[in-house]
Amino acid sequence: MMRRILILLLLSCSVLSVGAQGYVPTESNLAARKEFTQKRLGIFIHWGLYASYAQGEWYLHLGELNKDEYAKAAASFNPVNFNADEWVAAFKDAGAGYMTFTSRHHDGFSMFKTATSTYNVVDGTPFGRDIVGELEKACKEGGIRLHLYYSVLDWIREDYPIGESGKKTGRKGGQENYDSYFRFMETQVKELLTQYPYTGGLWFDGIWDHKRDQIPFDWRMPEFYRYIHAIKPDCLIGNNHHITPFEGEDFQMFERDLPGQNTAGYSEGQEMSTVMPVEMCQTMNKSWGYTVKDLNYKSTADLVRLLVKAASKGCNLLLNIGPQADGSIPWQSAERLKGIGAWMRTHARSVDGTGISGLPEQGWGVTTANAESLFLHVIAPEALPTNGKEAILTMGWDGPKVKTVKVVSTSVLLPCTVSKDGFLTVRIPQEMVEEIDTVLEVTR
Ligand code: H79
Repeated sequence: MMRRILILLLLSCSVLSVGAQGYVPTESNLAARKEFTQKRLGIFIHWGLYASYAQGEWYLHLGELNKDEYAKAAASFNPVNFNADEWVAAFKDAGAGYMTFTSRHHDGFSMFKTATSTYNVVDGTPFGRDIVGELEKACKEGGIRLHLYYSVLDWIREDYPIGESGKKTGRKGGQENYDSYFRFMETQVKELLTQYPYTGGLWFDGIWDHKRDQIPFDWRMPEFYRYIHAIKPDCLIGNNHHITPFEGEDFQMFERDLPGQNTAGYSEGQEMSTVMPVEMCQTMNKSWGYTVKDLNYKSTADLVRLLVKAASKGCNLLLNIGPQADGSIPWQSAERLKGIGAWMRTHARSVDGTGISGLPEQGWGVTTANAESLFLHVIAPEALPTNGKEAILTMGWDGPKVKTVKVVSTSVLLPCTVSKDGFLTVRIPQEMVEEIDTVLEVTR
């Protein structure tokens, strides 16, 4: 354990020292960061050649497949039901402000037109259409921002220095050359940012592939980030390395956990940033890429509550969907998007454009706040005492005088009192307690 911490420390020190001149985000970058926090919901899409196998995006590694056999799926990749406009419409309807799409995952297949190899959706499949290009156009027209996921780890290239995963894909070996691989990544991200200029951010993943190396691996990320920001200064860079943000990054991310938690084991020692936007990603079921046997979906109510909890911590929720090989969204995910959208239509302003209220988490739920209002989210009504007719919400209160308390979904005003010893009490008629989240707006 100590050795692992030491390696992580060394890694972050070496990474920081390379960028010693200090990254100063431009005004346009700061504006993009601000925009990024105004909508709390993003939709993560894991879709690539792996959808053909319906076994998740790690199938090449987990199935111990040979890369050339796996690649044969490209010859029949023909997602006739893919429609970028329909996806964007569904995400907007759910209340999302952006989507993050896997331009290239660890399996090395590019979902965009690239000059680096024909192993891409345009040149290597009968489909022949530029998926990232179509999504960028649809996002731009629909007014939702596009972020692109990009794996820095690669399971098929000979020049990628093999780490902990993808060891059995049938590479010849002996040709590892990070310099060459790094230049390849530079070429691809340049393609992404110039071919699809509406791209607002890059979401990197895979650094942990070298996390247990005896000698810390130098990913040269500060150099990579400088290269990206030189092309597009307002590109928001985030990296799923599971440790404290590096120099040159613009937002911080947490995988499968709220900031401050570590139930999934990816956030050990990662403090939440107080200076940059924060995002957490989570799956609707258990898988990222479409997995035929995974029907273990979270309920719509739980997904909305997760969004609300994230917002209460000043954090975005990047909620994942794994589309099927034919390009359609699994009906279970589509149904949840609709449910979230129905809730967002009446409650979006209690999460979007809000931040940390400063009040502690309560037994009954959480709070969010914007400049005008405080929102009480009752997501665990069973924790409220009741007199049979009303659920009685009480919380410590040393804030300003309360003007009104209103149920957000119906605009019904509720009576409330603030006691001399500093407790706010709101009586919620039992029939007004909502299943997902009873949101009360407090004006002060
Ligand atoms: O894209 C999705 C996943 O494919 C990818 N990130 C999300 C967003 C991901 N998969 N696993 N992880 C991230 C976490 C890393 C798992 C590891 Fe390991 C387990 C790293 C170290 C132990 C695999 C096994 C790599 C080394 C050993």
